[in-house]
Amino acid sequence: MNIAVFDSGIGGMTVLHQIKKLMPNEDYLYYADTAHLPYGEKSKEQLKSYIFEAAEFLMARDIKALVIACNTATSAAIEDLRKTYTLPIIGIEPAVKPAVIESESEMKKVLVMATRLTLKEEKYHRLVERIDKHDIVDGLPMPGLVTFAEAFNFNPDDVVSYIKEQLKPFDLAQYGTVVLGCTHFPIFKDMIRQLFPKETHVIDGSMGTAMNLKRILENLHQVGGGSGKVTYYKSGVEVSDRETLTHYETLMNRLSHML
Ligand code: DGN
Repeated sequence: MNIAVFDSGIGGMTVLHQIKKLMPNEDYLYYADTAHLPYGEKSKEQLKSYIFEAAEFLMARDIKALVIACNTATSAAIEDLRKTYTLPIIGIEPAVKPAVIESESEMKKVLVMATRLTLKEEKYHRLVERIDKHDIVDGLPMPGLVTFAEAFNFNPDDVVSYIKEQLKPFDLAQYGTVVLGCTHFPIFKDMIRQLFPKETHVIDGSMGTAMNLKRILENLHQVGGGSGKVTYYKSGVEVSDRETLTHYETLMNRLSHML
């Protein structure tokens, strides 16, 4: 049986990478809903219908767990998905809690980078309200990073100047922790990190999601049985063209050197 990993595009590969590291003896189905990208700029209702379409497709394919490797999709649909399907569904959320604990003790602030929809959603506001007692959390949408990633443009000249522009209104020395609250953003972790003071932590929730998944499958005695194979899909169609597969494999390889 497979573990399905879902995102609007290639961002979820940052999560797939961590999961594969923890659970190498599994087979994976990676589903990128590229026909409906970017998720961050759509309405919650629109997203739900895309996400359910993808979930239906994956549920018909011998899977033992579904990982929503997308913060935006998690905030828009995870509760409804769990009400609809009985198998384990694991999501990802901006890692606000560890960031606040760490930054509070250092008298610093937290900057959460995510999609516009994630930052707008009630789920995120509830999370921040519960944890951020001293009003130290700021949010920043970075839609351009999703565009660069999906175009496989990792050229620092383009990406860094975009990030710098977005960070202009912020006093970077104030931030003890930057939370990468969109799974596309860790692809650019080094470029983001170099713009902040050396002591600023840059974190994301991918390892937490991978550990959650492992714990759940262990409790169900459903670990193992695969060989690390990944089958890729784009909006319901298996990816078989050499060029796209090479892009995906190159990215997975690049992530294994940097995350
Ligand atoms: N990778 C997704 C996330 O974690 O929110 C969303 C990217 C997008 O489609 N805008």
